[in-house]
Amino acid sequence: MAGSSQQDTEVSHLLQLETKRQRETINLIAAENYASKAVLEAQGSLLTNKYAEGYPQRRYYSGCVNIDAVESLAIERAKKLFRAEHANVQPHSGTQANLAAYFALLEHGDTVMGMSLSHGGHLTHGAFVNFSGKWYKFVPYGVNQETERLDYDEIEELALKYKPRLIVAGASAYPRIMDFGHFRHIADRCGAKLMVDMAHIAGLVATNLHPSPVPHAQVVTSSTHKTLRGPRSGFILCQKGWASAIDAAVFPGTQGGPLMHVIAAKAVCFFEALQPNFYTYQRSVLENASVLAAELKNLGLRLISGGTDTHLVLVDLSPAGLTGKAAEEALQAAGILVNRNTIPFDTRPPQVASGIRLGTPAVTSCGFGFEEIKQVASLIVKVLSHPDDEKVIREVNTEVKAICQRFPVPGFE
Ligand code: DSN
Repeated sequence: MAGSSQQDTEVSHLLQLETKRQRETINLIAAENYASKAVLEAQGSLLTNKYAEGYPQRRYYSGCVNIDAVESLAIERAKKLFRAEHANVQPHSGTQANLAAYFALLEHGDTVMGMSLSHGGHLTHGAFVNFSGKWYKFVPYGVNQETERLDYDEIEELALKYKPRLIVAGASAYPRIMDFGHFRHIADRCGAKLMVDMAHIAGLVATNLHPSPVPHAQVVTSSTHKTLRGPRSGFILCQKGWASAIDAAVFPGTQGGPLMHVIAAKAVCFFEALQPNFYTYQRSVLENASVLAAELKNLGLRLISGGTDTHLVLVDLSPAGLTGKAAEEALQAAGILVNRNTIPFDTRPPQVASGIRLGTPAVTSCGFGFEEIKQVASLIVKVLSHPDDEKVIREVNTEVKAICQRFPVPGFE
């Protein structure tokens, strides 16, 4: 490149190491996925060079003719995919999407209800360390201790008692279908608005494999890189009446210049999600998760709520005498990636946690079927039964590498 006499070998070396790491590990982190080559190319494109504050045909910079077309395409595809009245594709992430949605829907200090982080909610649903917990009065709701599922009667009771201005539904570690119609009924009863953060299940919603929140919620937020398999980013859908408030809350409310290269990658992601084979992929994600849950259960592990309806499984490791941290570390040493996760009514702090969360979106993108999922389940249980045994860890790692060789990571092969 003109003007650069030297190449940055340090970053390129780290990228090579990361490529190797992704190639040689089995990724069961429920929030991760492998973006396609087309998504990666759009995200790595020269659109990163362009400033485009504003919205299509209403920019604060010249030279936006192609940028406008890209953003309009992303908006139209998002609306079509989710059958939504309005879409804003500028949020840089799911958290930015939630920040903007609250900015549009709430006043500082308002009362809001959201699922407790320790029961499966998200940081931005009122955790006290997050802006959401500091700027708004969040009343947390959770799951029933016995069923480990959302207790809609209890949520309704809380809503009638606290009269929140907004109810937030959605979760990061809840393995069951959410009844958004029921949430809307509760919101209507207490005069609240409903916002759904569908980040984890967006791919399932896009393919009708999870009921859509769009007909029920005034505002729906999401990230794009989980089940939806797009670039690392976010977007907001809303009813027409909220369109200008949401757009103003994103820009200039909470963001400056949009990341146009990422918006192009979102347009590609929405295009891919509109294709028939995306449904087949999402169905396999669900089937693989169901097989993973059944196998882990057969092999003696306790699953929160007894199983899964979605892409993820939450395992309670307390009966096995392990912490989530110890399990995550032992599995990582063997080349299997999961994350420690608190379980409902956990007595341990999140840094240690009593559970692990596992998901099938990434391995399904690699082409794993039932046979591989069963093999991985037995490797997991082998490691968890001998977390400190280096020989076992080495043996499992050899098997993990052999599976990875057969199922290369899409996107960069
Ligand atoms: N950090 C993500 C997850 O792991 O679910 C949520 O944003």
